[in-house]
Formats: sequence, C-alpha cells, structure tokens
Amino acid sequence: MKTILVTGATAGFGAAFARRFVKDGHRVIATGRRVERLEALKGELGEALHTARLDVRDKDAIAGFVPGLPPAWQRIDVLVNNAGLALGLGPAWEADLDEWDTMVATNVTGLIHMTRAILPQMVERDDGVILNLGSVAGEYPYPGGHVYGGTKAFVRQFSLNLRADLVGRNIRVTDIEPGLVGGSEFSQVRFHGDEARAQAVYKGTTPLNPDDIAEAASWLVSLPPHMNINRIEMMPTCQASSGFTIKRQG
Ligand code: NDP
Ligand code: 8X3
Repeated sequence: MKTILVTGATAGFGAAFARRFVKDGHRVIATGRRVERLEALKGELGEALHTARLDVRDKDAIAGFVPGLPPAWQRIDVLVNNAGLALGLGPAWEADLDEWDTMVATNVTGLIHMTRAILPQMVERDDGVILNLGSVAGEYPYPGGHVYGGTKAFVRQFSLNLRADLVGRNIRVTDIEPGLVGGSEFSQVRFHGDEARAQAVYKGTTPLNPDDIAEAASWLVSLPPHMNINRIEMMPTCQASSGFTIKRQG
C-alpha cells in the first residue's frame, strides 16, 4: 500500500485517480481548491482518503503542506502533479495576459514547487514515483495552443531533466501526455463555462475518458522500482497527429 498525493482531485482525472488508487489498495491525499468536492470524495472513499485544500499557485501553502499533514500521512510514496488548466483558444495576439499568467503559475510554477516540496523525502528514502500530467499539446502545436502547449512542453522536459538528476536512484518520473479526453471539466474551464462550446469539442468522437488515464496511472504505480516509463502519449483512435499547415497564396 502506497500513500499517493494527487493535486487537482476535485474533478476530472484527479478524482478518477483517487478512486482508482483507492480501489488498487492505496491511500490517497486528495487536494484542490473546491473543498466541498473534496468532502464529497471523502464521503465516497472513506478512511483511505485524506483531504486537504491546496491551491498550487500558493507557494507558502505548498512549502507548509507536508509538515501540516497528520504524521501518519507525511510519507508520500507517489506524487501526481495533475492540477492544471487551459484558458482560451484564440490567437496569441488576442490572448488575455492574465490567463497566460494563470496557466504558467498553475501548470509550471505550481508543478515545480510541488515537486521540490516532495522530492527530498523520496531521495532520502531512495524510493518514489512522480507522475506529471503533460499533454499532446506539449508535443504538437495547434492554433490557440500557444502558452498552454508551452507549459506542457515544459512539463515534458522538466520530467526528463528530473530523470537526469535521479539516474541510478529508485525514483521514477513519467510524463503522461493525453490527447482528446472527455468527461472532465477541461473544456468548460478553457471556454469559461460555455457548455455548448465545451461539448462541441467532443461532438462525433469517442474520446478517452478520465478512467482511461487512471488505468495508465495505476499501471505506472504498479511497476517494479527499476522500470521507468519516461513518457506515455495517449490518444483515442479517432485522433492522430497529422503535421504541417501550409498557407498558400491566391
Ligand atoms: P479538470 O478541469 O476536470 O480538472 C482540473 C483539476 O485541477 C481540478 O481538480 C481543479 O481543482 C484543479 N486545479 C486547477 N487549478 C488549480 C490550482 N490553482 N490549485 C489546485 N488545483 C487546481 O481537468 P482535467 O482533469 O481534464 O485535467 C487534469 C490535467 O490533465 C491538467 O493538467 C490538464 O492540463 C491535463 N490534460 C487534460 C486533458 C484533457 O483533454 N482533459 C488532456 C491532456 C492533459 P479546483 O478547481 O477545485 O482547484
Ligand atoms: C489537452 C489536450 O489537445 O486540448 O491537453 O490541448 S488539447
């Protein structure tokens, strides 16, 4: 049984991770900003779940997070850096700078501060797993992806660079890079609550769902300590990457 800390467990992948890890026999520390969602999850999953409000943009809260946990929950075996978001899909020259800042603060700064808070205890024990939620948006450009894709490219490279520092230790790091995934709040958040626009993203498709991502996470956690999966790129069969755009004259 491992103790698994999940950021952004109030919705989407994070809630699916919590449910799957508890089903797998682990204990989960579920975090996020919406406390009522955490309480509902606690009601569902019981003693195997510890909940705590945590905004990953709050550096002081992150620094004090582990010391503030009950002693029996302070050993973190697995960190899942899942909290993240995309805001907007317009062209870069029209983008809202505050939204760009929010994506960087959450997807990049929040993730590195969480990692820096938990990694020392893993190094001390020579044992641990870090799962980072990247995205195909960090691998392939698309119109309107600008800063969101940039943050996820950072997550990929940061994950690989962690491995460079950790080589020879029993600490694994994986960048999970999903493509089209329905059943979460990702598109509602991206389109500022415009439900019709969010639903249109998945129209006529069978996207991946949060349980599919949890399936991969469950497998990654179960691997033997010597086996590191550097990155996993996941797409539904209705999606593929198909390269270049050429704007022709006339
Ligand atoms: P959701 O919007 O459903 O969930 C996002 C979670 O992140 C929520 O629990 C939210 O909790 C949390 N969160 C957002 N901001 C903060 C913050 N400042 N502090 C703490 N928690 C925060 O999205 P998904 O489940 O779809 O996405 C999860 C991750 O997967 C993200 O990193 C996303 O970029 C990535 N991803 C998603 C894909 C998709 O198509 N859905 C595909 C590829 C990657 P709360 O608001 O309560 O704080
Ligand atoms: C979410 C997938 O393609 O909307 O990271 O950027 S995508």
